[in-house]
Amino acid sequence: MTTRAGFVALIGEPNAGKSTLTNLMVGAKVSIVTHKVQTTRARIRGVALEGDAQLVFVDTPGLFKPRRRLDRAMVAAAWGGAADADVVVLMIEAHRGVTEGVERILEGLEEIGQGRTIALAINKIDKVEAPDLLALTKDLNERYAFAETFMISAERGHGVEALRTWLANELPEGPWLYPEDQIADLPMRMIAAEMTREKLTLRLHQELPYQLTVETENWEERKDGSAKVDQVVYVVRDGHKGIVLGKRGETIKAIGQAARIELEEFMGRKIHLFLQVKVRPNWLEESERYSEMGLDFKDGN
Ligand SMILES: Nc1nc2c(ncn2[C@@H]2O[C@H](COP(=O)(O)OP(=O)(O)OP(=O)(O)O)[C@@H](O)[C@H]2O)c(=O)[nH]1
Ligand SMILES: [Mg+2]
Repeated sequence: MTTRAGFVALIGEPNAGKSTLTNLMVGAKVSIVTHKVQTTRARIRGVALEGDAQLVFVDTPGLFKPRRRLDRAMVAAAWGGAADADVVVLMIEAHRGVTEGVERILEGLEEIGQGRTIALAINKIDKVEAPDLLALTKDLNERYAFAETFMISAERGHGVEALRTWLANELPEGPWLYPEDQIADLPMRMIAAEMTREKLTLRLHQELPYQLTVETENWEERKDGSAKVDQVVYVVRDGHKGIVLGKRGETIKAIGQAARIELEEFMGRKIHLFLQVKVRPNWLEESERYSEMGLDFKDGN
């Protein structure tokens, strides 16, 4: 029996649905999803099986015009993910079409696409009519020579089987890269921190989600099978701390509860989650924060 295995990088503008598709392919939530842009900050690998093939999906941060150091490190991580992959899937939002951001990505593909298979996945087809979709497909294929085009809805699962089957056949022959039962390769403390960051992002508004980070400081296994998890939320200002805590600590309590429930579901056991909010005005310029996120500090310059 010949097996196949390789890396499939999902790239695209923020909000394109990369993390949604990763989770769908893996069959478990390995990457956080929100309706807001720039949710994913680092490369998240999720493993899926298709026949004799092991597909390692690499979810990447959205590609956009970076302003801050963190933005630059995120964009570098996304392009790096594409450069390391066997196959790259560019995800486009059907209803937004060829934006300026998409044009910039297509330019970037000229370089990364050398000697590498690049496919196009037009996502969120549930939001458009068929004729518009065909026009968009034609337009994009005139701009770049994609190996194949897929029309999908990552949220509803439409068209995803065809994409998975095609990807499996594109991967090189070789032994599997991860044990059969492994679905992600992020350490548990990072997955847990991401879950909390997702709940923070969903509940907080405007710039705040972009100016905080979450780290798991301590993970203690208990004799009764549960675990005690201590996390820190770093914010840049006193005012932010007040907002995150909320009146009588109600906001942080609700966030902690939502994160704990998800973590317990993922782990299949009881978790005691403790959140602490700390003001750290300079965290966006600290290399340690980047390594905790799985980002390269120097990429952010
Ligand atoms: N209608 C519709 N919404 C979708 C679809 N796929 C994803 N979404 C939604 O689009 C939003 C963004 O999804 P994500 O998976 O977080 O997007 P992303 O590309 O990972 O975004 P970043 O991490 O910010 O780069 C979420 O609200 C998803 O529920 C789809 O097929 N149809
Ligand atoms: Mg994402």
